[in-house]
Amino acid sequence: MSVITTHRDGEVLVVVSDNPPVNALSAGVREGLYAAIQEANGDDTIKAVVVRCDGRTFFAGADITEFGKPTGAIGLNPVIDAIEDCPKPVVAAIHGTALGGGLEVALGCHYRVAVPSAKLGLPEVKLGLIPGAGGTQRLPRVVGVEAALPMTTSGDPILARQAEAIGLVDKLVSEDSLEADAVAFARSVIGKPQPVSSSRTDKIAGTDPGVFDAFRKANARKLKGFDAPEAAIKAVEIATRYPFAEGLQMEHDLFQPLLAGRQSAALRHLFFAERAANKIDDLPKDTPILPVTKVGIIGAGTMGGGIAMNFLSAGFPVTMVEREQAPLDRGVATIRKNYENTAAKGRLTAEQVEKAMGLLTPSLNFEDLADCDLVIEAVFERMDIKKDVFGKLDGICKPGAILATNTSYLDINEIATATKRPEAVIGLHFFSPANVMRMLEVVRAAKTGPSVLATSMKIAKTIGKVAVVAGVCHGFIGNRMLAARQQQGEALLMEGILPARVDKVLTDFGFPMGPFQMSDLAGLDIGWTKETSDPTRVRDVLCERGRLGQKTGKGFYDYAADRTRTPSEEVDALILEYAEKSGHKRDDLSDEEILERLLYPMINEACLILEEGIAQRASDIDVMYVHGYGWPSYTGGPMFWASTVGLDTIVAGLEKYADKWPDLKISALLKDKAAKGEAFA
Ligand code: T1G
Repeated sequence: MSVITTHRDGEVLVVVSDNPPVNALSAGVREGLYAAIQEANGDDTIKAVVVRCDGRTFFAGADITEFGKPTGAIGLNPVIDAIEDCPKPVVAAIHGTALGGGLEVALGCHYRVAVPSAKLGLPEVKLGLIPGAGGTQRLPRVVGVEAALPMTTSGDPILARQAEAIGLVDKLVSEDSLEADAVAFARSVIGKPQPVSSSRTDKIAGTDPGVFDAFRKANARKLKGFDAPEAAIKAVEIATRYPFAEGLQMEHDLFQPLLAGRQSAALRHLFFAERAANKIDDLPKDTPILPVTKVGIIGAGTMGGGIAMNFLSAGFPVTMVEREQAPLDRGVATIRKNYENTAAKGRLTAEQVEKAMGLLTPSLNFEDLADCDLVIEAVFERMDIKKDVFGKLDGICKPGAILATNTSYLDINEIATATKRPEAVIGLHFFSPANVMRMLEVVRAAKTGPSVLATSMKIAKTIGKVAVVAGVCHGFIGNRMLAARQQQGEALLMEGILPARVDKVLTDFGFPMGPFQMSDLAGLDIGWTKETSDPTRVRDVLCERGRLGQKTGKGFYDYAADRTRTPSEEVDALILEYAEKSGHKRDDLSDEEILERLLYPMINEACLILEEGIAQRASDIDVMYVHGYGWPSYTGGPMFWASTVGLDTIVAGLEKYADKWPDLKISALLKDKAAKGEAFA
C-alpha cells in the first residue's frame, strides 16, 4: 500500500499521506508526492490540488532516521519545487504539527489552511540544523523577517491562530471537516492568480540590515554555544539580499556542514534518547495503567508549590496540604504569582490562570488526601519525617493510590517500610524550579508495582516532563553523579583554585552555572547542622559564619540586592588559608585540567551506576543531565560527550589524577569499553 494515495473531489485532486507515526517525509512519501503533482499537471480535468495527511499530524519533517543514509529517492527540494511550479493552486490542509520539512512543503504550496489546534514550526535548530528545503528562504518572504527570525532560531512552533495573524496560514477551518473545508477553499481560488512564496518580495522589501545584529544581541545568552541558530540568522538575512535560487544554494551551503557536524549528531542523539527513556525494558507494554484524576501534594514550599503547578496546568484538581496556615497561604500566593508572571509575558490568559487556581484546594488536614489517586510528598529531606508522612498516608489513602516521594537522594526502600503497601511507593524526583525544569527522575524501589511504575511514566508525559527511570541508591542517578563533581570542586578549593575560577570553567563548557554558584542558589546549609559541622571543610565554616548562600546575601560569593554576585575577599582568603594549612600541593592547574577533574569522575560514577543497574542505559543518563542539570545539549550529554573525548582518554585522566581522589574506584565497564575502543553512543 503506497504511503501516498490520491482521490478526486470533483475537479480537485486530494493527495493523502499515510505514513505513521508522524508522516515523516521519508523516501516513499517524497516519491508519492512528486507523482501526485505530475498526475495533477497531466490531467486537465484537475483544476486544484489539496495535500493532507492521515493520522495524528501533517508532515512532521524530514525522516530523521534517514539522515546520513542516502535513499536514492527524489530529494525534498525538487518535490517542493514541483508543488510550487504546479500551474494549478495547491492547498496544504494542516492538522497536528507542520514541522521542519513539513512546513517547508506547506510553504511550497500556494495556500495553507489549518485547524485551530494545529501548530507550525521549523524545529531544525533543535537537531543542530537549519531548514534545508527552502524554509529559510520562503518563510521570510511569506511572514517577514521579524516573525521568521524567532521561528528559525528557537525552533519553537507557533499556534495556528498566530500563523494566520502573520499570514503563514490563509484560513482557519473546522477541526471536524479539514478535507472538505480545504477542498472548498481550493475551489474558491481556482482561476485566481496564485501566490508563489519564492517569488514574493512584499514582506522582505526594505528590511533594515541592522535587524539581524540586533536580534543576535537580544538572544546572545539563549543561543550561546549553539552553531545552528547563527546559521539560521545568516540564512534569513540571505533571503533579504539575494534572489531565491541563489539563496537556496546558500542555504544548502550552510546546512551541509551542520548536518556533518558534531552538534547535530549530539542533538539527534538526544532526540532519540529522550524517546528511548520512556521505554522500560522489563515492563510489559500492556501493563495496566491506574486511574489518576485527583492529586495530593504534601508541602506548600518551593518544591511542593512547583510540583502542584505541573498538575494544575495539566488540568488535574490538586489538594495541597501544609501543617500551618501561614506557609499554606504563602504557598498558594506563590503559585498565583508564578501564573500571573507567566500571563504578564503573554504565555497564559487570565482565564487560564483562574482555571488553574480554581483546581487548587489548600488544606491543613491530611484526611483530605483520602480520595487522591496520587499523593506526592515534598517535606523535609529527613528520613524520620518522610517515614512519619508515609505512615500517615498508609492509613488515610484509598486502596490503589500511588504514594510518591520527591526525595532527591534518600532510600525509598526504607521509606516504603513505613507502609503496608510498598508496591504503591515510588520516587518522583522533580527538579527545582519544579514548574519549569522538564526532568523527572522516576525512582523505582525494590517493591514498586509495575502498574505504579507504568502509571508514573504516563503521568510524567501528561504533565510535559521528560522521565528517566532510576533504581535506589544514594542520590539515584543525577545527584550521585553530581556528588562526584562537588567533591572534586571542594578538593580544588583545597589546592587554592578559587570558586569563581572553578565555576567559570564549567560555564565556559556550557553549564548555566558552576558548582559554587549552584551551592549558593540551593543554600550551603542543605544537610549541614551546627552540631555536626566539620571545621576542616570550607562549606561548613561558611555555614558557621552565616554565609548560607543567596538567601543570606553571601555564600561562596557576595550578592547585591539584585542578586548579582561578586567574588568574596573573605571567602577567597579563607580558602587560600585552608589550602596552605591543608598541605595540598598548590598546582597551577590549566582550565582543561580543572574541567577534567570535575567531569571525568562524573563519567566514572555514571559507569558505576550502569554497572549496578541503577540506570537502564547510557543515553538515559544523557537525557537526565541535559534536562535536569543543564549539561549543554549541543555536546549530547555526559555519555555522548565522553565518547567524543574518547573513553581511553577518560580512563587515562582518572589514572593521572588518582592521587586527587584516593577513594575513587574506576569502573570496570568504563575500563572494558575503553580497552575495546568502544563508545556509549
Ligand atoms: N523522523 C523520524 N521519526 C520521527 C520524527 C521524524 N521527523 N518525528 C518523530 N518521530 C518518531 C519518534 O522517534 C517516535 O518514534 C514517534 O515518531 C513518535 O514521536 C529538510 C532537515 C512530531 C511533535 O524535528 O517534534 O525536517 O519512539 O514520541 O510526543 O528542513 O515527534 O515511537 O519509535 O515525539 O506525539 C524536523 C521531530 C526534522 C520534528 C510528535 N522535524 N518530532 O511528538 O511523539 S529535520 C522535527 C517531534 C527537517 C528539513 C529538515 C515530535 C512530534 P518511536 P514522539 P509526540
